[in-house]
Amino acid sequence: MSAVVDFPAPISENITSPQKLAQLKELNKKVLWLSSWMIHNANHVRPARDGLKVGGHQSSCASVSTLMSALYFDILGPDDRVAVKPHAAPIFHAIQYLFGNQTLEQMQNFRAFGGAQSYPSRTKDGDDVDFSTGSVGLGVGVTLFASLIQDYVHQKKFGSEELTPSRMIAVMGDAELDEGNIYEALLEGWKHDVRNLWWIVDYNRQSLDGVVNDFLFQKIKSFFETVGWKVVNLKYGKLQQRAFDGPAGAALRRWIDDCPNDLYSAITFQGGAAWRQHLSTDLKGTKGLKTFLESHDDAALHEIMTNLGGHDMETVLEAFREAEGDDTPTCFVAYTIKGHGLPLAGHKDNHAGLMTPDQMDMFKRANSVEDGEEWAPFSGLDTDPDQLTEFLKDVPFRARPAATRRAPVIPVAPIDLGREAKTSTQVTFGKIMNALAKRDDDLSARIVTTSPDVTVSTNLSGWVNSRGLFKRQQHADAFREQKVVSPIKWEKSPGGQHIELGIAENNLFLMLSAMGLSEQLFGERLLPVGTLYDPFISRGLDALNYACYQDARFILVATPSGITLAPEGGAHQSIATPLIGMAQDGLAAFEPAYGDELQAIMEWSFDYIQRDGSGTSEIQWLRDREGGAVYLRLSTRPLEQPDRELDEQTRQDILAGGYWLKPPAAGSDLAIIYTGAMAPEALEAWQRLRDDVPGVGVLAVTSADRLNAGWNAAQRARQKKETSGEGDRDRWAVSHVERLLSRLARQAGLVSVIDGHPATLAWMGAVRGQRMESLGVEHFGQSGDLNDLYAKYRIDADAIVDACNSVRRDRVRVVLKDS
Ligand SMILES: Cc1ncc(C[n+]2csc(CCOP(=O)(O)OP(=O)(O)O)c2C)c(N)n1
Ligand SMILES: [Mg+2]
Repeated sequence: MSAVVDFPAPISENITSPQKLAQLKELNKKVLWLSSWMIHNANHVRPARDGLKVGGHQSSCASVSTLMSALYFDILGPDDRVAVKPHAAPIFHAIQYLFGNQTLEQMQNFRAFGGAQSYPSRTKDGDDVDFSTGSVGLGVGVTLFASLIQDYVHQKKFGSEELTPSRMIAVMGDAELDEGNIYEALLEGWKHDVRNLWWIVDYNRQSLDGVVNDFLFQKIKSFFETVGWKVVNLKYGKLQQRAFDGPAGAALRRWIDDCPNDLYSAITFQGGAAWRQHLSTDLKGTKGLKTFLESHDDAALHEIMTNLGGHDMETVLEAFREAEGDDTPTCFVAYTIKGHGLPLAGHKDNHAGLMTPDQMDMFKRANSVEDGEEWAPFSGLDTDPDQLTEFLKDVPFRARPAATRRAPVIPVAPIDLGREAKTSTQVTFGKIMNALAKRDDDLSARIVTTSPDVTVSTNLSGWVNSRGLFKRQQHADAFREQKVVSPIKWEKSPGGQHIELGIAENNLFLMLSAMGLSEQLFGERLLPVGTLYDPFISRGLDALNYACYQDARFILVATPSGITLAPEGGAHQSIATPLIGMAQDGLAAFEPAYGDELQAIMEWSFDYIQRDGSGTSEIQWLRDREGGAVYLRLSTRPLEQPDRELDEQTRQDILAGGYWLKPPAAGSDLAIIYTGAMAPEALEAWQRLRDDVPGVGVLAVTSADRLNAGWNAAQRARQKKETSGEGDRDRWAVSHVERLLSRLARQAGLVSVIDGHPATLAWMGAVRGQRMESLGVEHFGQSGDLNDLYAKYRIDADAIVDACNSVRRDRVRVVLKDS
């Protein structure tokens, strides 16, 4: 191991009593056993049905068990929140099991249907996971944003109580530091002066494929210190520190420091005799070495040489305790060995390695666990089980608020918006936010907005002008003070309701995750609205997926979108996002054309993001009872607005995904289906076709996602012929899209058009088996005006008319053939 810059914290007075230390070590021993056993049980004991390997990560667990045990059994306060590195899920479940928060059945069903999840999951695990993890780096990043949101919530003083901040903690793998999102988050945290954050690096110097660079720890130190963090190295355990006090101590320490990571790992795997051989050769002639080696047998020597800081309960507790009381963000570099205490220890291929049944047998004996006692919480321990039970009762972590804690639902009063003759959805969005900013109700108080450096260009500036930017300390707007004229106020204060972000889109989605979990994490509901340019959703897509996987609630407003962003060119024109909106679970996607549609959708969205499964659902077959996050794909293209007051039915149809803008004649042969900014082209084609096909209709699709989801759900219900409380309801399930299309003739032709990938709407032809031709953008756009681009990519009125004629010809052929 290469030399450390930092020396570990000095050996201080034992701040933990020997009895408590012994109990913590015992619990840690049990946690390691249970985690190993639950993985072994899943792979070797539980009957396999499909021939697939089940997997699990015994070595990743072993590496972090002391750190986790120290946290959960001693250090964590009731409101501290932890992101546990994905591969340590069994350690987390084992700890919760000992607390009585995890069932035996779930432990036994680890990685099986209905059992404990492979990686900690907020939504699928039953033992109160704080942050889901799995895609490395994201769980780490989200703790930083959670800490910022904790500050936000505290400073807003929503409740009457004075709140004391808790720690947001990530227990992370060292390879997670390779993920760029970590550094994007660090920089953002620095800008916002993040506090109360601990990142504990399980520095086992191994990733999945191999051993990490010898000098990584130096880089970690400089990265973190650059952005104002404290870095604490936990390199040597107490046994090592004591050995360093002996006559050969200085040489021994130098040898450890100089030993390359891969060699250290290899000798660890080989064990005591190998340590002896290397030390005898390399330190030959060192005074006191002979005595040191002779006074320890192989097992004792191995124990000392592998007694790294991260495996030594006392060292870990000291380091954590010493960091308490200071809210400076702190990175602990805890030296560990992957597979510590297991026969897999140190082997470079141990990431997915599992103990064999023989090895497990030996491990069981070493843990004094009797056959049949594998799951017993305290079997084989030296401490009296009653004492441990008593100990566990008093652990501070136990006092955490119930996972089911809910905050009151914020009512959504209608948004007051004047009518415009011509406007775009992006402008309307700004106006809606402006109208909300002027209100003095709970809804506008709970809204929090954020944007990655596109606040102004996504039309949030009106809102920000009224509500201000959030910063923990008051910060005047220098331009305003200097009387430089600008329509945009940029004053920052604890009362502000917009959190400014740098350009990194990953940060936007992690921020939305944290904002959208505020209710569960901090007991205070926020209504987050985040804006970005639609094409850059792809930049942060994994983080968006991560936010949805955690069931974080927010409204994502993506604008501008598509080739309608004409002069801006192909690099900014999104194509695939409508499909992302459809395919992303937990995200209801809308793409309205008109201002009144957007208004209805936003009113609905503020309510939808608050739902939790307990209310009633007004629309069948969708997840409207459970709620979710919302994605609005908007446009800068000004459109003539329909002169109308939305009636209740149309409003409901807009929310269900579509309505007839121009109703077809009953049994009509042809319909044009459009989404969003393509409304004028659809209407122009409709005008042109009306003479030929008098009954032609125009179907406005406001949400291909919800139309499609409703159709799938209704089909499933019919397939399963479930009987519900309402008798045969499911047997006769009819989705909204089926109802809409039933106005047309069975053999009608459909033509769809969207400024996005045509597959977004193409499935509609399958709903009733109608002929369909779908227009949309499949290839990268380029600069141009709308006329040129719509013509080039064939989404203009000419293309729609061509497609209508083509589908009609085809339809006639089919009719003739059938007859
Ligand atoms: C984004 C992402 N890429 C790849 C993986 C696959 N993967 C799982 S663990 C791992 C290496 C983890 O190493 P480290 O973080 O050091 O964990 P530990 O050594 O503690 O197991 C990789 C590449 C993943 N889970 N997430
Ligand atoms: Mg590692």
